[in-house]
Amino acid sequence: MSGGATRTTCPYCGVGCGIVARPLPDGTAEIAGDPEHPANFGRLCSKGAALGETLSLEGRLLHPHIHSALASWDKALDLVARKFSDTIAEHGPDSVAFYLSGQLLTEDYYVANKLMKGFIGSANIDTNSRLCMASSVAGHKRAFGTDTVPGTYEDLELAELVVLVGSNLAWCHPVLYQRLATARETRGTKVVVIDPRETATCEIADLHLAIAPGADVALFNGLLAHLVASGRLDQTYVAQHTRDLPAALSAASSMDLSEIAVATALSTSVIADFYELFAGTERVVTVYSQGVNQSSAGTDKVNAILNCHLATGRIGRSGMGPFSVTGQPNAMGGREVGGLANMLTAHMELDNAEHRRIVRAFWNAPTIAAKPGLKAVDLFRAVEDGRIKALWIMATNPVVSLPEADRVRAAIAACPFVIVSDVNHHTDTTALAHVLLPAAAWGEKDGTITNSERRISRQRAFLPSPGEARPDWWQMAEVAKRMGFGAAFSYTHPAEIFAEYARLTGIENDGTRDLDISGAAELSRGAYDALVPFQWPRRTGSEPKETRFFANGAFYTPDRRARFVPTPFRGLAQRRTAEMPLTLNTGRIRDQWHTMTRTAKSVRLMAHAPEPFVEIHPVDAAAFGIADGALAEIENLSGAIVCRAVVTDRQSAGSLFVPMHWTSELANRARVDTLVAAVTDPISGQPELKGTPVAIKPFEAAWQAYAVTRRVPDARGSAYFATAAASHGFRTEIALRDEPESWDELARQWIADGEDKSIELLAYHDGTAGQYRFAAFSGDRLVGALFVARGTLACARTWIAAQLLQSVPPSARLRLLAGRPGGEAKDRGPIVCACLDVGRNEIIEAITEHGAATVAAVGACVKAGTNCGSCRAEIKRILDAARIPEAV
Ligand SMILES: Nc1nc2c(c(=O)[nH]1)N[C@H]1C(S)=C(S)[C@@H](COP(=O)(O)OP(=O)(O)OC[C@H]3O[C@@H](n4cnc5c(=O)[nH]c(N)nc54)[C@H](O)[C@@H]3O)O[C@H]1N2
Ligand SMILES: Nc1nc2c(c(=O)[nH]1)N[C@H]1C(S)=C(S)[C@@H](COP(=O)(O)OP(=O)(O)OC[C@H]3O[C@@H](n4cnc5c(=O)[nH]c(N)nc54)[C@H](O)[C@@H]3O)O[C@H]1N2
Ligand code: SF4
Ligand SMILES: [Mo]
Repeated sequence: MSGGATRTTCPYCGVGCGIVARPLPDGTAEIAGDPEHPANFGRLCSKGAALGETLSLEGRLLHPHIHSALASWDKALDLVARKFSDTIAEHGPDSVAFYLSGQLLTEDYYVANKLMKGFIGSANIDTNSRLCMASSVAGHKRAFGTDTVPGTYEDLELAELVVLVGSNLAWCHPVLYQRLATARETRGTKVVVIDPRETATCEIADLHLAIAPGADVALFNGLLAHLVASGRLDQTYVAQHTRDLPAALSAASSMDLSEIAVATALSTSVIADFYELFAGTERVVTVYSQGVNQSSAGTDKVNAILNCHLATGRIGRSGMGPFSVTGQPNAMGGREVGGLANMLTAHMELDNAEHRRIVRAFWNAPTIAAKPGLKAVDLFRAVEDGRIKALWIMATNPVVSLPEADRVRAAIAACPFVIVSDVNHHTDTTALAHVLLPAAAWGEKDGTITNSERRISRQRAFLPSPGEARPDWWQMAEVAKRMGFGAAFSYTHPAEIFAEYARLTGIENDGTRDLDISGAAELSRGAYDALVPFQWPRRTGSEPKETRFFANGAFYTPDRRARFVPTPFRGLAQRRTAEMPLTLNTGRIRDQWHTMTRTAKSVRLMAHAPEPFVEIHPVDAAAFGIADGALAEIENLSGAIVCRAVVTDRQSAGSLFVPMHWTSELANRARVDTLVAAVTDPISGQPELKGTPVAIKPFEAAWQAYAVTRRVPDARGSAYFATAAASHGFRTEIALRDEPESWDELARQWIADGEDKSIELLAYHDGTAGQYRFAAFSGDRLVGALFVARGTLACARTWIAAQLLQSVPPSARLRLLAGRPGGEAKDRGPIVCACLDVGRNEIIEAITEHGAATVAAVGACVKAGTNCGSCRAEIKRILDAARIPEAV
């Protein structure tokens, strides 16, 4: 590539978009979509496009630490190896564990898995994929005999009907969503969304089934029965390539349409419409994600969907098939190398003696794990009760992302030896580490990832590693060497690891395993560096071969037939009660990635939703006294969180939605997983992250404050606190229960750097109205502002945040204290289009003053929605609201 540009892949979602990165002198990089990458053909979403803004070294972990003190790599690695060896010698191999991540590269994962299963001899290696893809893996294995996604992205474009089950594709797989939306515009593809909430994805839905949480099995069981009853079976396919349909059908037929309607909270007519649409359309793709997987019946949900595709033979042919979309960039790669407690490696099985023999011989390993290890939730239970005595956490933040998160935090805190490898110094999990190891971040590390359609692409370094940061595979290999396994871990470059892994996929395979990329086993270092994206079952980039699975059967069961799996319906594991009358649903928002350790660095990305929030239906809001924009407390026996209420009828009555993202770093009481129950699917071990009973009530805090500061204000001890990056600093929402003795003192402390007398503090008080406003200046520059109100606090937040470090002449200072722009200046309002940085008020102006009447016209006027398109649903809502005359 020219001009210092590097082709690489996005580190966020499982779409796996190709990126062209050009480093800039200031340490950031210019980021563009790679026009040649077959996942995105040049497109990027808001998060991918903002990657350049997340590369700063602020907050990075740059050196190893032991007990919070700087240490050399040698010392840290020696200590880790010694502690692991000693613990194993004393308590056996199952007394140690690795907890890893679908964000590791295939090479990192392969080395960790090899060390644990072949050299330590335990299978206590699990990952956050247990919270993410485990039910899909288990469902695939039950039906297909192997963990295979049969289709390709192109199928979404070739389908006549795309059914999205528990997937908010518009926000979570935005580029795939764009591909679907474009196909729909040109070909009239029908789209059905099955989700309790009306999500942004519903913008392109012909039919939205606002299903009751947890009821998907009932719906798909009914569909299977309908397909059979209406004569839509593909008799030949069923006869030649499957077995056990009668058993599945009998389980599926136990509920009639009216019972299904009750279970799903859908009308019989809407269900019938969906069944007929599915039955009558040949080219159907069913895309599913966490609304399916993260369930105590997740594996059954997957199989209920697979049953319908097997029954109609709609699998592995162009434009049809079940399609589990992966969440993390390398969730699929992790599954391939076997980085879960119940797998071996390269799609070989722990409980298969032949497979164990093959792998052990190939690794020349002293041992091989013979039984499954502990799955994530159980693994942390074993940490809690002392069975696990040494734990290595890598590229994941379990104190935030695991259910019963406070229990997890306590368990890790009590564990005798904890190592955390991360790119950031301060996370909720790094705070508990005895040894902290600095990892090379995206842009600095090299390796491969596999996306949702089984496409293997290179991630390439284009920046030097800062400080002493080193790749995750290197850290694992160094510890392995120090544990005495040097010969098997003498890698000097990820290319060697990839070649070894590729070779293993072909060993004694002969078509018995779907995953065979052994054509890439002889790649030279140069060829590895130049590797173009390729999709298995192709063995390398070059061979023209079918890219889908199972059109002609050939499943990976002993008789090569797929299995229909009976899926008797059961609902959510925990039901609502009088004390806990609402179901807590959790998930993602458009511009944040998981625990926000990277996306929260970008001002643009924070501007869409700068605070943790809860969405609640107007009926529930009225019943529980929750006002739109007020703070609400959500609680159950596990804990309580506080966030901002958004009252909206996009939310179904009876349930709440809270984003999974907020951490203790960014807010003082918003880790939603402290409430989420750790109830798991009995087969996959995946927790039910979207259906915990809770109660909600108004959060009584009379005083609301908004601060704009250069450093995060020291206000975490307040009743409520949530901070977000702003240009040149931070914007922070604070609530206090009681009036402080002196607002002036508090203001000086929060916004004027305490005792720094060179900072001039301007104040406005109206004690009777309960209004206090402060602006702090250094010379003529605004260095801080604080707005306080008793009750509701109204001020132009985005505009105020934009004034930080700007020069404000004395004549404009009163205007600033008023909290509203004057004259030509405008408050842009919350940012709606993150890609092109367009605020809500700018969109309203395009509508009301420039006559924009459609989403496209708004785009033509102010550009909003013209890049990735994830904000179009929101623009549509602003348009709809603007058309309704103001209520009188
Ligand atoms: N912006 C953004 N994108 C991401 C991520 C991110 O953090 N931010 N993370 C990535 C990762 S790792 C993952 S796993 C994916 C997840 O991608 P998605 O699965 O699309 O995301 P979620 O928001 O977790 O959940 C999807 C939907 O499931 C619905 N749901 C809840 N309960 C039920 C139910 O019982 N039945 C049905 N049918 N639906 C239900 C929720 O209302 C929600 O809208 O996103 C990936 N992409
Ligand atoms: N309630 C609820 N909980 C959920 C979910 C939900 O929908 N609802 N979703 C679940 C799902 S699907 C997922 S995937 C998980 C995600 O949850 P986590 O995996 O906990 O979230 P991340 O923020 O992605 O954590 C990644 C960590 O690795 C660090 N990191 C980034 N790059 C690197 C690297 O190259 N090397 C190393 N060593 N570290 C790195 C980051 O700074 C961060 O601390 O959350 C799960 N939890
Ligand atoms: S769609 Fe996913 S992979 Fe593509 S740019 Fe966005 S976050 Fe990255
Ligand atoms: Mo995920």
